Amino acid sequence: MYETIKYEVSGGIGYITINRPKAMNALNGQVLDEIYAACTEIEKDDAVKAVILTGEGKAFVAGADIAQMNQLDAVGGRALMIKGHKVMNYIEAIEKPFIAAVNGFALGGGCELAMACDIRVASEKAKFGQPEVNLGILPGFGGTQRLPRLVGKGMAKYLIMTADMINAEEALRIGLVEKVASPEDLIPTCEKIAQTIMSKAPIAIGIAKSTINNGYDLDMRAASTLEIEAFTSAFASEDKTEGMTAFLEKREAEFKNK
Ligand code: DAK
Repeated sequence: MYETIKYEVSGGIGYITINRPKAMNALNGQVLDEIYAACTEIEKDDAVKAVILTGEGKAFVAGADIAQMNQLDAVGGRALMIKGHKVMNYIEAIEKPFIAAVNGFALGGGCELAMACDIRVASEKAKFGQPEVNLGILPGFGGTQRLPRLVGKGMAKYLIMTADMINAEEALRIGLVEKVASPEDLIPTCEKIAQTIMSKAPIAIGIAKSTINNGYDLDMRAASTLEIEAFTSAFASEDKTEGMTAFLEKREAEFKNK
C-alpha cells in the first residue's frame, strides 16, 4: 500500500519507517502524504497505543527533497510547505505518544520531523542540523518555531544561522533529544519507553500530550485554565477510578482506556 514508508503494528506499537534510503529518506510530497495516511490509521486504530518513527539505512531523514524543491515555483513550494506543516501538526495532535528513533542524519525537514514527535532518542551515529541557509532558504516545516521552544532562542539561532551539524551527545546536552543509545539499542530503547508509557492510563497520557502542546504558547492564566479542564476530563474517566482503587488495593491497575 505504501511505497516510500513502511508501516506495521506489533505489540501495540505502530512502526513508521521512512524508506527511501538511496535518497537519504528525503521528504518529498509522496513521503509526506504517506506519513499523513499512516497517521490517519494510527489515530483510528485502538490497537496502536504508541508510535516509533525511524528511517531506513544511514539517515533518519536528510531534509526536504532538494531535487523536488528545485523544480517547484513559489506556489508549488507553498503547497509542499502546507503539506509539511499538516504532517507535523497532525503528529502533535494525535493523542498517542510518538517517539522519534533518530538512527542517522536528521537534517532540515528531518530534524523538524523529529521535533514534532513527543520524545526523541538518538543513535550514537545520529547527526542533527538545520542546513537550509546553505540552500538559500530557511527552515520551512516549523523549525524556526519548534527548535527555539526545545533548545532556547540563542541555540536555535546558532544552529539555524551557522548550519552546523551536531552529534547525538551535543543534541542531548542542549535538550534536542531526551536519550542517546547505541545503534543496536536504539529501537529497543524506544520500545522500552513506549512500553512504559503504554502501561499507564491512556486517556491521561493522551490528554497530557494535548495539554502540554496546546498550553505551551498560552499565558500562564489561560494555560492553568486549560489544565483544569484537561484534568477534569481525566478525572471523569473509569481509568481514574481503576488507577486509584488499584493503588489503595495494592495491586497493578488494569486500564481500559475508558
Ligand atoms: N534531498 C534529495 N536528495 C538527497 C538529500 C535531500 N535532502 N540528501 C541526500 N540526498 C541524496 C544525494 O543527492 C545522493 O543522491 P545520488 O547522488 O546518490 O543520486 C544520495 O542521497 C546520497 O547522499 P550523499 O552522496 O550526499 O551521501 P553522504 O553520505 O556523502 O552525505 C548527507 C549525507 C546527508 C550529509 C548529504 O547527503 C547532505 O548534506 N544532504 C543534504 C542535507 C540538506 O541540506 N538537507 C536539506 C535541508 S533543507 C519548504 C519546506 C521545507 C523545507 C524547505 C522549504 N517549503 C516547502 C518552501 C525544508 C528544507 C530542508 O530540509
